[in-house]
Amino acid sequence: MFDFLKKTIKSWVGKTEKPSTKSVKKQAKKKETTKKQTKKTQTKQEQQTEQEVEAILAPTLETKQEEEKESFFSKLVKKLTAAQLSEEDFNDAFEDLEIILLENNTALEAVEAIRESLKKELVGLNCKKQEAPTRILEALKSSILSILQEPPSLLTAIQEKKGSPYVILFFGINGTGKTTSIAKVAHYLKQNKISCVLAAGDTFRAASIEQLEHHAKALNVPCIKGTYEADPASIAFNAIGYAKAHAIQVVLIDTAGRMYTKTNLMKEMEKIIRVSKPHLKIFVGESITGNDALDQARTFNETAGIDGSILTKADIDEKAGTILSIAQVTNKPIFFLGTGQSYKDLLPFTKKTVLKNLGVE
Ligand SMILES: Nc1nc2c(ncn2[C@@H]2O[C@H](COP(=O)(O)OP(=O)(O)O)[C@@H](O)[C@H]2O)c(=O)[nH]1
Ligand SMILES: [Mg+2]
Repeated sequence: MFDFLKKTIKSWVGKTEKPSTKSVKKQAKKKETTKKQTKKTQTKQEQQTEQEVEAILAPTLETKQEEEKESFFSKLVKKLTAAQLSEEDFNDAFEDLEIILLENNTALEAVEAIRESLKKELVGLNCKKQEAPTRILEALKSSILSILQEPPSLLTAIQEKKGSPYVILFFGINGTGKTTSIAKVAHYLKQNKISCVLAAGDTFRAASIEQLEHHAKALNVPCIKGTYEADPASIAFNAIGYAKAHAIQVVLIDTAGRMYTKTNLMKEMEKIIRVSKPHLKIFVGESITGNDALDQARTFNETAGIDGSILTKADIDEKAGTILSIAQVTNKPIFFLGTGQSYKDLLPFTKKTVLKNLGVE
């Protein structure tokens, strides 16, 4: 997760690390002695030519060094320590980070949010050379944290819910990993000694009921189903009834992968929500599809009102900008990341895990 940012930070810090003064002096001394030694063996004529050549080459060498692209980090370190950082200098330096973020699937809105937050912390700042790297990394850290919502503890919310089951509804488009994520959540709950029942609310797609039943068997949890084409709202209703009758703590409702553009499917969704009154509506999206996932999250949030997301397939691609973008656009927490195909591949997503992954904690 966020490997691109971690790598970027590492490269920044590595590049600005100056060699110790000791080694610089040592190198300079070495150069000086070799120069003296060569000079001894050179004739006056040769020395003159050498000086002329150096004079011609010098400006070219200087421009070459200037042309080497400076990073957001090194530019800022330089400016921050020279004077108060101006907005212009900040914008100039930010371009480098902006490209890195965009290249890694971060949506423009999220890039802008990071820019604004960083700008607030850094413009007008003037600090000592040794402090600059930490100040910049701290600012970056808080700008990323500012677009992420800390998810409430799911386990606590479930444990505190007494009397009736805690209902979680999952939705998203086909193939994003809803059914797999439900099985992973069931496994996670079981590990935390919380009982659950699965509701096979995808009565639309061939083999979807069997797929959920297969997981239920493997996890040894009950699964409530109907026939294909049955009303998913009634299946959700039956599953909640079953949970009440058997003192089961959580109901996990699977739904058909609906296109967020299809009005009737969205209407059906509204009915499931009305009937099951979920405590948590989870959008399941792929963390790898960039703008598509972002559009889905935005539309589902506007039409159904999501309480948070599970972003799957984080193991496939390290371009984790989609995660930042969905968090920013929905302004809702990300509860878990799916990180593989087995039940244990579900990573609780907290601000702390993000910082650990960035290596700037
Ligand atoms: N690599 C990887 N594959 C996943 C993950 N989550 C789901 N999948 C795979 O994505 C495919 C579609 O998943 P499924 O749960 O059927 O999606 P649904 O149509 O939304 O219910 C399956 O092949 C899953 O094994 C994940 O986190 N990582
Ligand atoms: Mg499914």
